[in-house]
Amino acid sequence: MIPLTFSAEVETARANGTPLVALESTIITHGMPYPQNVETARLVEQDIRDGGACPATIAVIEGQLHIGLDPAQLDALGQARDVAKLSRADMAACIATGGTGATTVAATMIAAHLAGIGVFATGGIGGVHKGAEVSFDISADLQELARTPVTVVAAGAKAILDLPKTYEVLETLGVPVIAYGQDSLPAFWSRTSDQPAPLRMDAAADIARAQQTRIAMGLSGGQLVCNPIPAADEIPAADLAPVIAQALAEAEAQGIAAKSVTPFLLQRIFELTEGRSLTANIALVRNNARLAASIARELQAQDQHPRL
Ligand code: PSU
Ligand code: MN
Repeated sequence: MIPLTFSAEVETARANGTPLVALESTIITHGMPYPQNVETARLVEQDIRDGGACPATIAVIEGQLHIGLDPAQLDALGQARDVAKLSRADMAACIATGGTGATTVAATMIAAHLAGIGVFATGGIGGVHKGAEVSFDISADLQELARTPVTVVAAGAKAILDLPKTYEVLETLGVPVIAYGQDSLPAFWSRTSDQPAPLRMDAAADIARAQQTRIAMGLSGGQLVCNPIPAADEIPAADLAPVIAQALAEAEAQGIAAKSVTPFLLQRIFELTEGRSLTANIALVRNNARLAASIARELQAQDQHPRL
């Protein structure tokens, strides 16, 4: 038996047939400082409610896989120290040993699928790190997109990564990469990049229909929807390039490796941009939550009136 624990809000949504949107918790514990992390998590949840869906923030707390956190749990997680960062490899071990951990994109996809949730909003997925030809540091998020049937709404892969290699791997793995409303892929803090998007869609209904079609065809895996940050909130790529280069050089000099790389880089970029990267990160996650709510509504409407 899979030990899923639904929050009261999620339980009610399931009973009423309200569409659900999954949210990850690593962005709370490892992606943003307190208290902005908890404030952002609350705003994102409210954006989903305002969009006619129910938020389900996912985390492992004392061996229980929670689908939806109540406000006290969210606040406690946001302040907790030494919380594990869980992916496919260690999620079951954490549950089995009664541990507490935040779910990354990969782990959140697994939990969402177990809970019957088809769409999930985050900031940016993990991917192929710069220098991966030596370090082999490639996020488990990419494999998960190839295996688990959940549509993930992100602002692209995080710009600290090697974006061309990340999208090459996604192509190899057969993951649909869909830019929302534009022809180029967004680059997290920046709206555009010089990478053309493999697919473009302009409507949530099309994104939902494409996921349903994959499932009907027996194709495993989900979809990555790359939603550009709102224009008012973006940081031009040229402004960020030297900051990213400096953060990467410091990570290298300090021997930061494995799971610590992404949190270290995000924290240093936050400091080096004097908070501007965090403001942009908050804006893009909220924007992704709004699109995910529309996709959740479409998935549910299409379930009720199947075309396939
Ligand atoms: N999006 C953000 N901030 C984050 C993350 C996503 O805006 O901190 C997290 C996600 O949980 C993602 C993880 O799965 O970063 C990637 O970590 P890694 O590169 O170690 O796989
Ligand atoms: Mn990694």
